[in-house]
This record gives sequence, C-alpha cells and structure tokens, in this order.
Amino acid sequence: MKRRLTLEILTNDDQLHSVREYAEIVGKELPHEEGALWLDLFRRSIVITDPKQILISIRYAQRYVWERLHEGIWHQVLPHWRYAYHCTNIISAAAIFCSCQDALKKSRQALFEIDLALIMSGPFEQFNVDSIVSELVKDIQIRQQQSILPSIHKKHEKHEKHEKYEQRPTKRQRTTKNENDDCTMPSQFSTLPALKIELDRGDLAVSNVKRLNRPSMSVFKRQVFDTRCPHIIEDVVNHWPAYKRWNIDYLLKVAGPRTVPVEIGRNYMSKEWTQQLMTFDAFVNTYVRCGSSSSSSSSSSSNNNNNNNNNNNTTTTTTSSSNANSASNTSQQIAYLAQHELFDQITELSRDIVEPDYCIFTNNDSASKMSTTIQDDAQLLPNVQRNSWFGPRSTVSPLHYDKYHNLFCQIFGSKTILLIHPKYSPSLYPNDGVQCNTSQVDLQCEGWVERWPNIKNIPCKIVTVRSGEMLYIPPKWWHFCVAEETSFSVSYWWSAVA
Ligand SMILES: O=C(O)CCC(=O)C(=O)O
Repeated sequence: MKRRLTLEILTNDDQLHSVREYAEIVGKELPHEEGALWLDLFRRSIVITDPKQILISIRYAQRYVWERLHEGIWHQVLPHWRYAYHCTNIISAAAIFCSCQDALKKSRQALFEIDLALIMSGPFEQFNVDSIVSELVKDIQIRQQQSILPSIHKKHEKHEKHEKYEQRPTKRQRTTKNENDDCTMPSQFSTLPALKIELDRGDLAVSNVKRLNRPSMSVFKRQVFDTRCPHIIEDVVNHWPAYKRWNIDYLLKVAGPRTVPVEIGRNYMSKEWTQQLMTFDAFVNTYVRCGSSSSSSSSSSSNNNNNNNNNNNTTTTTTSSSNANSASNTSQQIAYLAQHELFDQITELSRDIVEPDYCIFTNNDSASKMSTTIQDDAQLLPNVQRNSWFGPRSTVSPLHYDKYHNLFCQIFGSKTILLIHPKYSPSLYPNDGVQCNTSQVDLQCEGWVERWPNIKNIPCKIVTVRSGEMLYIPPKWWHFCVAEETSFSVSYWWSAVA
C-alpha cells in the first residue's frame, strides 16, 4: 500500500522512517559502489536536524543521482535510480519548505522538486504525495492572489467610473465556455496566424476518413481494429467530464503552478527546437495566450495579467526562472506541451478523462481475451500510455509514425491530421537512425513536392478532428498533425506492433 506523505516529513518520525526504510531498499538494488555512495549521501542528509543544512547536504545526493539518470539511453536506466531520485526530491522538497523564509517562494520551489521527480521518473509507486501537492498548489494560488489584489484595488479606485462599461466585454471574453457551449477558445487565445498547410490536394490522392457513431465493442474490433483503418469515432469523448469542464481557466486553476516540460520551436525536427521546464501558467500566459504580445492592442488587459504572472514565475525555480524570462522575449515562438504524461503527474486532471474500452483489444487473440473472467482480464489488460498534447494554434507534429494503436481524443480545439498507410514508407524519405519513424518531408516547406518527388500522388487521408471526437490511428500509419486553434488532445497508445 502507498504511504501517504505530508510536508512534515522531517519532523514526523514515522514518515521520515518510511522514506529512509525505502531508500535503504533502493540503495541495495543499485550497482554496489554507486548505490552505497548514494545511500551514504542520503543517510548523511537525514540525520541532520537543521533543514537548511539538510538542504545543502541532500543536494549532493540529488546531483549524484541526477548524473546517473542522464547516463546512456533513458529507457535503459535502472528504475531504482528513479526511485532514488524520488527519495532525494521528497527530502529536498520538505527541507526547502521548512527552511525558506519567503512563503511563496518556498511553496513554489518545494512543488518544483516534486514535479521534477514526477517528470523524470513517473508516478511515485511507494508514496502518495497528493496531499503535499494540493497543499502547495493551494498555498501558491492564495499567495499569488494576495499579491495581485492590492494592485487591482488601486486600479479600481482610479477607474471607478469606467469600470461598469469596461467590465462587461472583458468578462464575456474571459468566460471561455459554460457546460453547454462548444469548446472553441475565444479569439484572444489564438491570434497567431494559422499555419496554412499548403497541401495541394492535386499532389496527393486524398480520401476521407470513415466515421462511426459510438460503435459497439464488436463493431470496433471488426471494422476498425482488425482492419487497421483510420476512423473517426463520434459520441464518446463528448461524454467525458474533461469535454464539459476544461478550458484555459480551469486548467490554470488545477495546474497553474505545476512545472511541465515544454517544446519550443516550429516542430521537433527543426534546428532551433529545444525543450524547457516552466510552470504551466508561464506556458499558458507566454505561449498559449499568444495574442498578448505588445502588437495586439485588443488583448492588452490579458497582457497585463500575463506579465504579472510571468514575473511571479521567474522566482519559482532555478530552471523555470530563466525560461520564463527568455520566453517572454520570444512570445511569438511556437511552444507545445507535447507527448507529456501529464495525467501521471497531475492526478486531478486524470479524473476528467476516461480510458476508452476499445483499448482492451490487443494484437493477438483479442476475442478470447474479451471473454475471460474478470480476474483474468485484470492480468490481460494492455498497458496503456496516456499522452497529452496542449498548445496554441499552429503547433505541428511532423510526418511520423508510432508503433502503437492510438486513440487520439480531441478535448477542445481541433486538429487537421494527414494519414498515410505504412506500405508507402519507402516513398516518404524516412530519416536514418533513431529518427527513422520521422519523415524528412517537411510539409510546411514551400515546394515540398519538388523537393521530395516520390511523395507525389501517394494515397492519403486528411481529416479535421473536432472537439469531442476521437480518431483511431493504426500502428505504423504515418501522421502529420497541425492545430487549427488552441487545442488539447489526449492520445491513448497501447499494444505495440513489432
Ligand atoms: O497531436 C499531435 O501533435 C501529435 C499526436 C501524435 O502524434 C500521436 O498521438 O501519436
């Protein structure tokens, strides 16, 4: 059973003991000398009583394990190094919380330590940190509110006469949707020019994607899964709480102070592409509400808010501070929270999405698996990976394939997706080496047909996946995706093919 932790770990013998006990187990599973060294650094930190000293000491253990995590290929890193990282970050979060004088800063930095562990290593298997996270998030948001309020009061006093008139349109604009609206974001969130994919349909043999309305399990299996043919599935995602509930304000409320990995650049194949850690609200205010750049007069009020938030975020963490600064210089750049396992990091959001039943089918002998007992089913359940894709209009995932079955679910906004059957791979100029699942063909590049002529006349499908819809992308099908507007998609990947 998971052990529930609170921020009082350092002063609560029981909690400290359980973290230490677990660290001892982890240390013994690590390669002999390296494990012993880490364990020694870890043990030395927790026998100290002064949190400031603990913080100094635990940094050595943390740095040591961080280096181990960055040696070699990520998937080959021994999982126990990740658990070791969890243990060190739990202690450093608690030490920061107990030692830092600045109330807002300490909550932000402690949360950053926990988020970094979640991002680097996945969910905490051993410890439940939900109450730590929610306590910190709540604290940050209350303190942020308090620091913004005095300036708002001042403004109100000054402009009292105009307020009645100004408030209405502003409010209407900021009310992104109610439960009955469709999920289109207000224009202030999508002022970057839409990327025109100049797909000259004459150069490709385009056909449509078939549609099915909430197919039964057997219809899905027969017509979709077994045929490995892309389909739009209607009337499933629009029943999710996320479809009804999610908008920018809701996401900020739940995830605002959390640290997330953001991709910056035109797409992951472009030269200038990088990844940065920043808080979710810095990402939204700098890149998603991108209409807030100085060139846009209509969004000047949101710009003011954004600047406030960004300034706050610059003090959040060592990593995100410089990022938020550099981000504000580059607010016209495209940034994308892409392929991130956000739902393992932010459990509150995961309650709003529903794993589709269709993910039960696996490549071999699916039918018999469906008719086994409940107990057997539990063992046979395929491992499903949930990725989130959140960003402004014009984010692009270049032409690539994945080896998984994919149910791609659009929560808000819409995406246009081009799909090509795996049998045309030789004509798609795949890259060499580790990027071999990505094509060299840059569909955003002018004159792409002349540059990569083998692609001419290849049969493909083009579909716009709208909010509340789901697209089945079969394994190894090439796909290129572009967001038509501010967009949140969730993809479920399961049952890889060889
Ligand atoms: O939405 C995107 O940008 C890419 C989605 C994707 O490639 C996937 O779900 O496999």
